[in-house]
Amino acid sequence: MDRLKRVMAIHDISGVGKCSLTVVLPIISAAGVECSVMPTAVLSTHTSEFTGFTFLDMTEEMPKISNHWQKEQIEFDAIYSGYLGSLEQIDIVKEIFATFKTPKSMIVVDPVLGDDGELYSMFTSEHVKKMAELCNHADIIIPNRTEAAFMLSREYKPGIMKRNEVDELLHSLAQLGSKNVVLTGVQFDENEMGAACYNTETSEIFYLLNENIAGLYHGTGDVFGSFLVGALMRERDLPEAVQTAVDFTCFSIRLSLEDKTPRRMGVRFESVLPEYGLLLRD
Ligand code: PXL
Repeated sequence: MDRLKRVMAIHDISGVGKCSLTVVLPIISAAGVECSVMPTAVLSTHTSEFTGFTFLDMTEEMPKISNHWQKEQIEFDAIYSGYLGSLEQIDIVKEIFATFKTPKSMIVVDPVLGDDGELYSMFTSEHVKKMAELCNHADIIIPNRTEAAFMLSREYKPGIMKRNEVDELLHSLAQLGSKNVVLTGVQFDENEMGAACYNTETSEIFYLLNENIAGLYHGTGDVFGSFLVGALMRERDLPEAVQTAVDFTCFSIRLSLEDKTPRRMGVRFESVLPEYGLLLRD
């Protein structure tokens, strides 16, 4: 039997609120893929709609963890970065990419910066600038529309878009230097919502949509990114992996609405994991 594919997940761990490593780990595992974790910070909760959260910065620990893994010759098929808790961490993550990248591995950067037109509370414009630079080192970036607007120094415009606006945004995001761009929060009418992906090598653009469930749902960027990375590691091509991630994120949101989960507690991704695992079965 071949060994499982292995992903290095570089995200924070927020104890309550279902985002970052508390969703990345179970979802990637459900895909049948090993998930190794490099925690960037330890928080009591995520930083949206909670006040008084605790925050332990792991910046100093990260190079030590990386050095140990290097010494142990641990190999990764993908590196998936998300919430980075300090500016210095962005430089450390660049070094981690350079150290562990192989010709076959895939680097996925979720430039976690904000949502709904606002930066998350811990971030500054310097963070935006450096995160945009990190995108230059990725094979795939997965910004939402808020992150796209901040990284391109544009005004954030929510709501329905025209196809040519989406295409222009994808082309502009590709200028940050990654080979593929996956933009989330894409909507052409009131009924549908999803993502668009652009491959700079083939120039192909795909729009992958599902039902639009109005509102803002915390942690959905990490749920989406994890479903995507899991599907990519199980050899799905980019458009198919994006459609899978859109569908399972949408199912998770629908279930949260049905059980009336308070939105700061995150979405009910647990209930869709068995079906996700079955879909990705060989
Ligand atoms: O889901 C993105 C995210 C990750 N990590 C922390 C956050 C957020 C969004 O609010 O606060 C700590």
